[in-house]
Amino acid sequence: MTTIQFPENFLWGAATAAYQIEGAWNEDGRGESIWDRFSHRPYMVSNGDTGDVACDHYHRMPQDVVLMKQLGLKTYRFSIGWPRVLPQGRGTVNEKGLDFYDRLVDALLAANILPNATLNHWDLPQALQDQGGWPNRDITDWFADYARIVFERLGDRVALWATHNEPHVIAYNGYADGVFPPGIADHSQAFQTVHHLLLAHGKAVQVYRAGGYKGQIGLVHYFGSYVPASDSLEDRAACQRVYEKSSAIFGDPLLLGKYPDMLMEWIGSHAPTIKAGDLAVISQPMDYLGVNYYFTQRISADPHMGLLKAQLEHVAAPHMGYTEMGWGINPAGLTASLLDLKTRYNNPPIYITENGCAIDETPDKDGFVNDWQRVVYLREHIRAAHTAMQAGVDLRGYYVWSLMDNFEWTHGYGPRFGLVHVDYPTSERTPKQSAHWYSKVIDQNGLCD
Ligand code: IFM
Repeated sequence: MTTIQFPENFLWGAATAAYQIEGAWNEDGRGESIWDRFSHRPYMVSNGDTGDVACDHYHRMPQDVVLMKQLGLKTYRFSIGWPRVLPQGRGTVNEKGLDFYDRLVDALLAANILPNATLNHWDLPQALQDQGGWPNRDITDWFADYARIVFERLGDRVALWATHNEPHVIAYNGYADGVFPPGIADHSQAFQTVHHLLLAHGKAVQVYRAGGYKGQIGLVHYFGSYVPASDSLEDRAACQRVYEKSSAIFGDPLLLGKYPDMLMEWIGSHAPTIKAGDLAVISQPMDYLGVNYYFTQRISADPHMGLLKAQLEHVAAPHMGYTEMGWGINPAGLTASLLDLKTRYNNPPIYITENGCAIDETPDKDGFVNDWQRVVYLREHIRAAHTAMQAGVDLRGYYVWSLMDNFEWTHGYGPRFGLVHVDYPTSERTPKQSAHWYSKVIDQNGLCD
């Protein structure tokens, strides 16, 4: 029997996001978000699903915290809905919205669960989109103002903060591919969005420091793993372009104070407008890097494939296969990604802020799901994270995506990522086999097999 033990204070948790679980989309003064507008339009989301009710967490929050406690979570990562706090994105504060997060934080602390709050998990107030959204530089100040309001209310009790979650999704899915709201396909706006998201992050960190709060603040990004399809110069260069556009374009400004030169040259006239002093604001010290990892991609050069002239294909490790999303399962890619971050950015403190899988699962007659594939997925990724720690990566915690099944964006409620099954018609929660297994991992602070 091998035992893999984690450090004593290692944080084990699970994550969710506001729009994906809360529901109550128009209750208690909440404003409209870009995801409300988008999902209410026909054909934008599979099956016509919306986040209107989602997991009804807004009404079931106290019971959900009890569930987290029963699972033994040490920490819970959630996001704050900007339109719930500021219905118009700025200006008048919706006290009832802030009260909800206040109650959530208190309930978590009473249950001895460390709150980890993300300010922006994609649900931008529609009113700000109507004023130009992320390509409008003014939004960097609007975001800092929103951050100030939230810090003033919750900053005394929330230990871990993230400014943004996976900013590439906002920039590229929303403004380059146009498959997420606001549905724009324009590379220049996408790269300007990247820059403004980073600048907004920097301004929010400044606000946090000025407030003298005691917690830690960072940014959560998707740091996947990218491998060239061959050793040819073309494939290696294509892989470098994908890596820089996906990872380094965020990591480098934050942690090295500059954008990756090769990529900036490649995108040419699409490069963002950057004002003097911006990079200093962006690169001021943050306390940790949040790493989301799901898959590894093999990259080959292809002159017909978009801006980067690159073809992307999922890699599955032998006998591991693919998840219901079509994502190849490759735990070694997590180790590789963590080691790359260690080398490139001088070993920053890291939390794995999301890792998990959607699998095809059917509850038995009692509503129980024996999701052994998720157990294998999580076990192998936790093992891969431990391998990285043994090689010196400063890893402080690990969050499963997700605590419960929820609204998976344009895929609607089809894919289920949860440790806890949600029966959507009744909102009933039933912990799956993986939830029971994860409780044991937390309890023994590691893996036994
Ligand atoms: O559901 C998403 C989450 O909102 C952000 N990271 C990836 C998850 C799975 O697609």
